Amino acid sequence: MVRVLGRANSINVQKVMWIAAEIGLDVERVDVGGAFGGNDTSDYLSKNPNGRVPTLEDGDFVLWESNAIVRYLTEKYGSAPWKPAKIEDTFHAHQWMDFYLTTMHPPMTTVFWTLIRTKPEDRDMDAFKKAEKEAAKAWAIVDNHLKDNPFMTGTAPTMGDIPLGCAAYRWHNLDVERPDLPHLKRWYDSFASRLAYQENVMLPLT
Ligand SMILES: N[C@@H](CCC(=O)N[C@@H](CS)C(=O)NCC(=O)O)C(=O)O
Repeated sequence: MVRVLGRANSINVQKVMWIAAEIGLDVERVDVGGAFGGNDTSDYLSKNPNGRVPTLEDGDFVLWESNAIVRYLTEKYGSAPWKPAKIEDTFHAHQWMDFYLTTMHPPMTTVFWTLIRTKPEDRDMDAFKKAEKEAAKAWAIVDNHLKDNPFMTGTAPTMGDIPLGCAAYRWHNLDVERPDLPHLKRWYDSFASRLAYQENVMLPLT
């Protein structure tokens, strides 16, 4: 049995649980991190020295870093369309997964933490406004790509949609100034109608 150590409200855990559900992989998830703790024990740190969630256990094989886990599960257990058939599509999927990490995740983290995890009186609204603007700029890049592409990589969803797809739920459900990005909205709505996304990503924002 494949096990995922990590709390359900973590976006990085959600990436893993969403792809697992899409490829029909049965996964046991164990609550670790946040209010559950357990990620600072020597046992946990021996598996994941970063002390972060998620960590994947597949028999004796242990892996951390959520994008790496998404890639591993897709490669080992997935099939088309989530696992792209062509090498060019595979690397376009990697490209968008890396774009999420380097360009989208930092401002989205500031936006999310300000609105959800920081008391109103403690919020740094200058940092929030800057991050909101940066995130909107990154989402405009995604929208422009989706103008001519049904998904991030071609005509069907692939692992390349997973990280940005998880963040899109937050972007559309946080109290932010969202520019009108119709292609992004169409793409997000297509996920919102999928059971795997509803059950693993569309969770209360906490
Ligand atoms: N780059 C890592 C980041 C992992 C990360 O920062 N996880 C957060 C939750 S989203 C965490 O472990 N926070 C501490 C905690 O939950 O106690 C990944 O993608 O897996």
